[in-house]
Formats: sequence, C-alpha cells, structure tokens
Amino acid sequence: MKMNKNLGILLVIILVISSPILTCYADGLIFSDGFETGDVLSWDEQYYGSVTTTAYQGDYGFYSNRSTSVVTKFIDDVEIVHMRWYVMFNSFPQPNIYASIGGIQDVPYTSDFAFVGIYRDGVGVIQWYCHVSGSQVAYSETPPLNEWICLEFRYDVVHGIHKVWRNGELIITVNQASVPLAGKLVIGIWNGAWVDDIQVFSDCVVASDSYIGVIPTDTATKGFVFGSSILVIFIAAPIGIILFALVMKKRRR
Ligand SMILES: [Ca+2]
Repeated sequence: MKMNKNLGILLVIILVISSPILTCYADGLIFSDGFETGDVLSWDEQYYGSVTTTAYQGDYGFYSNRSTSVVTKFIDDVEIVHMRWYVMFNSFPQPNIYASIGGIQDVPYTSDFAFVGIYRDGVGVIQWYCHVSGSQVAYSETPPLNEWICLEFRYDVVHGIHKVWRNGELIITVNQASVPLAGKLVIGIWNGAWVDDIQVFSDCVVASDSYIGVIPTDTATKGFVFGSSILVIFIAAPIGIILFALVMKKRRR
C-alpha cells in the first residue's frame, strides 16, 4: 500500500514537471514538417525541387536546385507568424542577384511577397536581406557554405514590425506597417540565379505564433523542437532520485 502511494506521488511529480514542456510543444503551433515522411505530402504545393537525404535532423530535407524550387503550405489568414527553418548553401548567388530562400505570402496574392534571402553585390559582398511589401533591409555577412544555418522570420500584421534571426541572433528588423494577413508559407528558392549548380537545402520547418528559436544541438530526439536541455535535466534528475529511493526502500524490506 505504501508502495502504491509512493508511485502515486511519483506520477503527480512527473506530470507537474513535464506539463510545461508538453503544453509548450502544442501552444501556438501552426505547422511543422521536417520531410521525414520522405515526401512533400504535408505541403500543399511544390514547384520543382525534391526531397533529399541531406538533412539537418532525421533522414530527409528539401533540395532546391533552381528558381521557383519551393514547397508551400497554406495557413488560414494569420496575423503573426514565426517561420523557423534550417538552410544550407553550397554557393552564393551571382553578382547583383537577390535570391529569396523562404517567405510568407498572402492568399489570394495581392501584394509584394515577404521573404528572407541572400544577396551578392557587384563586388562580391554577401548580405542577408528581408523584403516586406516594398521595404527592404539588409545585413552584411558571409554565411558559411555547406553548413546548416537556423533562420527565423517573424511576420507581424498587428505591429507592422518584421524580424529575422540567424542562429538565434536578431539581425534584421523591417518596419513595414501596411501588410496583408499571412496566408502561405514558402520554403526554398523563389527567385535568384546562382553562379554554380544550385544546392540549397532546407529542413526542420516550424511555424508558430511566437518565437521558436534554434534546436538545441545536444538534443538528438527527433521532433523535440521547443524543449531545452536544462528542462530535460530538471525532469531526469528528480525522477532518477525518486526511482533510486524507491528501489533502495524495496531492497531494505
Ligand atoms: Ca528532416
């Protein structure tokens, strides 16, 4: 009887500690896909590009090999969207070319597409840029080639302030108040010419109504997107201690 009571207490403790993580995962989630079904069936449209075995997480990612090699997902007229995804380049666009690699569109399409992209100027300087309905802001930086980079784009109809994070660091803010509701997510190369054969990979796409952030590098579990390793320690340590105490108690009898 004593043992059952202890187990009951243990279950309550597990539920209390784990509930923030469980709710965190579901709260505000609009869409999530890492191409792990090996196809694009979770998406609504595909224009060129293909599922590939090059992935940031799991076995599959999406491969863009030319302009308009994208997958798109319709979302229902959303005011605030955070779109987080991982991207990897094997080369940069041709000089004086703006190449968009992910964005948000209204449906039906009425205005300028809002997107995040990479630009190479006439003398070879590389920039990230964000274009929202006629306003464009750039951030000069040459990102590493053949290395996964986490991007997050906040599209905000309510406040008219749109943001881009690179590996969790805020790098671009675009003040463009007059924008339509978000109706579609777009992942992959929308436009832009590349110097070499294009290899732009995308993976781990999540859309939410609030900040998502990078995937903790020491968290190998597939789909564990929102948690942090610190929370795992907070769960694992008390459970371990309680189980150890229970085992020792049983042995003493
Ligand atoms: Ca994947």
